[in-house]
Amino acid sequence: MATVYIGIGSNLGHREGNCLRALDLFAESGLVVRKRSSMHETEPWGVLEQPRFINMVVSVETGLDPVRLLALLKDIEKLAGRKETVRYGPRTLDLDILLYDSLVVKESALEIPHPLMHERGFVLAPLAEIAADVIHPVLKKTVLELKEGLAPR
Ligand code: PH2
Ligand code: MG
Ligand code: MG
Repeated sequence: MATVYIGIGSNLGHREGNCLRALDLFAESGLVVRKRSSMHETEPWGVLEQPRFINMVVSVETGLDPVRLLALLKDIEKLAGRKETVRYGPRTLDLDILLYDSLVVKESALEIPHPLMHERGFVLAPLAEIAADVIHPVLKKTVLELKEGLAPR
C-alpha cells in the first residue's frame, strides 16, 4: 500500500460541499483516508479574476499505482460536476496528486511530486498540518521547511 497526499480545491458552487463530496467518493472508491487538513479559504493563484478557493489536503492509503490513481481522481472530478476549464481557471473540483510515497515520476501526463507544490501556499499550508515532517523526494526538504521558505504574498 502507498501513502499518497492529495490536494483538493474548489472555487465554484458549494465549495466546502464539493470538497466533502470528494472525500465520500474517495472512500466509495476504496481509498482509505488517513488524515485530513482543515479547509483553507485562499486567494486565487494564476488567474486572479476568479472566486476564492477552498483548499485542503488529505492523505490516503491505496494499492493503486499512480496512473490508475490519476484516472480515478479524474473520474471523481467529473462525478463532482467538473467541466473543462482554462488552465488555472475556475473549477468545481480539482484533485492533484502531490506526493506518492517517495516516488518521483516525470511524464507528460503525470508529474510526482506535483511540479508546483513547493511554490504554492495554498498547498503547503494545509499539507503542513498533516505532513510537516514528510520529505519532498526531489528537493530533500520537509514540508514545513518548504512552507517556511515561501515568500510572503
Ligand atoms: N488551483 C488552480 C489555480 N489557482 N488558486 C488557489 N488559491 N487554489 C487552487 O487550488 C488553485 C488556484 C488550478 O489548479
Ligand atoms: Mg490544481
Ligand atoms: Mg488538477
